[in-house]
Amino acid sequence: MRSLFIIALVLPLVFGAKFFIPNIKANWHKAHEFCHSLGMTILTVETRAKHEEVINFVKESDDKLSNLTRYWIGASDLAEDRSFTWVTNGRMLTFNNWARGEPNGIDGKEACVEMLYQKHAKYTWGWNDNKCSFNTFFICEEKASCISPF
Ligand SMILES: [Ca+2]
Repeated sequence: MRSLFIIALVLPLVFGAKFFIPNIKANWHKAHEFCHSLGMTILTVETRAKHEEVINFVKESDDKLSNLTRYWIGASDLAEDRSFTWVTNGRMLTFNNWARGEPNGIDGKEACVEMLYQKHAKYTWGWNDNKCSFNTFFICEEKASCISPF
């Protein structure tokens, strides 16, 4: 009975996620605002399964995919240096997919998280902390898919 309850809670999270990649580049703050203006949120990725789901979505929908593709996601350590949290719910990262050597917080100026795909390099959808002012594409999602049980 308990497992049925858990499945009922989790299934909508797995199958209900709807992602959207606006065809504009923005810095991390503007990306966050833009998703909000659409009635969505910037992407939160709290499980390996969701990360795989997002990658599949990007691969299927991305006409920008080239030698280097990068998307802002909704994590940063703006509130406390070296302590990354999700902007949508304030929670610490319990799952991550940092690329090798990341987050490296170069010059103490990298506080916002992107996921990168770069052919012939270390980035195969690994995560990187980058300067929040950097302009790139970003991933929004429906608000409901961010809600998960504690
Ligand atoms: Ca970095």
